[in-house]
Amino acid sequence: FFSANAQYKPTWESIDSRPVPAWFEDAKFGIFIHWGLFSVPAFAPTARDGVGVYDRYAEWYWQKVTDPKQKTHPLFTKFQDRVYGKDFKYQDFAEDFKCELFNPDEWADIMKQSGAKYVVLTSKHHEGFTLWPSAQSWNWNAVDVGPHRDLAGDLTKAVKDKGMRMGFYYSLYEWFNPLYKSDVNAYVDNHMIPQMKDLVTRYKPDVVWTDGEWDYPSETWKSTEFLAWLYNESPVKKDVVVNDRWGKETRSKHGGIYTTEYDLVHNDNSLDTKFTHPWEECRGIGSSFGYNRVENLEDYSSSKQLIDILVDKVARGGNLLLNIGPTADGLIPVIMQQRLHDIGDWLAVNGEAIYNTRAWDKAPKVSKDTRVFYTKKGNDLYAICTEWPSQPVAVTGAKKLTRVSLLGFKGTVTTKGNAIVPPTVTPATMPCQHAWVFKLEGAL
Ligand code: FUL
Repeated sequence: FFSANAQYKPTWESIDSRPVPAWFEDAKFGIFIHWGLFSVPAFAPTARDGVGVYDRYAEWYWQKVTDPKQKTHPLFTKFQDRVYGKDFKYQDFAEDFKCELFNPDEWADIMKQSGAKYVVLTSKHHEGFTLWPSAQSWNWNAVDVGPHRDLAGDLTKAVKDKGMRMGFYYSLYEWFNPLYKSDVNAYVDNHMIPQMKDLVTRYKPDVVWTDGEWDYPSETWKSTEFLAWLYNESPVKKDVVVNDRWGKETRSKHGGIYTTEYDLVHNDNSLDTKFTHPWEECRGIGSSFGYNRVENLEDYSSSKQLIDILVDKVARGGNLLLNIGPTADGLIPVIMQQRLHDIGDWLAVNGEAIYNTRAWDKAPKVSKDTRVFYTKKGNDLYAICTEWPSQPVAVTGAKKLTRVSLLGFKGTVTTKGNAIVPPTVTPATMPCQHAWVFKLEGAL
């Protein structure tokens, strides 16, 4: 029942008319966390096996090991049979999902130091196992089995205590839920919608990041009804941000922010497209979301690559939701910690050019060869150089350059016409390691 004077009606026209809360576009950088029973086997093929992007996702383990139609099925089965034996069931992984070293405050410290402003945790991935004590997921949640702990609740508290925003990933579909397979409408009414409302009222998340929507149109999922409730009545109606994964027809069309994934999914995510709608790229530090023990160093992006990705997305008006895959014992792999640490060090010097900025509409088109990216805030423009410029950097489309500085550098920066002359730096005066930001005050 929807009252006639409710602000939002359960139609896409009405739902889409709600502006994305500004905090999201100001935040720019968030941490995605994929954690669940798939973190126990923590296995998927990698680039070395010559498989594509989606085939490297370790969180798909159960589906890949079960479905003979999957291209990588033989690789998963071979691993499963060798390591766990033929009689082993996926459900048996629950026992080994102990999270015995999980320290939510330490996780929150690591994420806070990285400069991330928000966190999005898998409350339930496609396997259907919930990280909170969901009544609908009886005996298939982290309190009833496995760690016997409200992982979602404990992390939410730690993240919010550190002043970051907290959100949840939630998969609409569940691969092997008998109710989903036999009667999707009953599943939606008696399982999915109650779970989502429970999650929202219990933990008051700032982000509801749905996924697994592709089997059915949004009508089947009752997405607009849920969103009308979320926007009109829920405790987070003011600040909550949602994405575009609400039904097979909704990506890049309906909901809140548009999503890309390893630069895929978003139909228009060609490098030269200027996005006019708030959007967010998600990807792992390696090539999987769930932890994959088989990944080597070459599967991981370097800190420089990750900083360049952040700069590229922000300069094109997007956010970066960078994923970490914790282990079944509850730790963030050290290599991932190291990458987050470097990003945090970089943002500590250069965050001014990232947070609260917007894309500059007069920036030259971004291409694969772009080494100077632009963001703006008020009348100020930021030129972010992903390589140290060996030549003056010509800025076209701005006012005459007057006050120019290099973030984190104490010396002066001169100009020649409308070009920035890179100052002479020494190892001791170099402000940071990876990308350098010239602030052009009053250039707009
Ligand atoms: C995809 C899922 O299927 C992946 O496992 C992952 O969660 C990614 C963020 O979204 O569509």
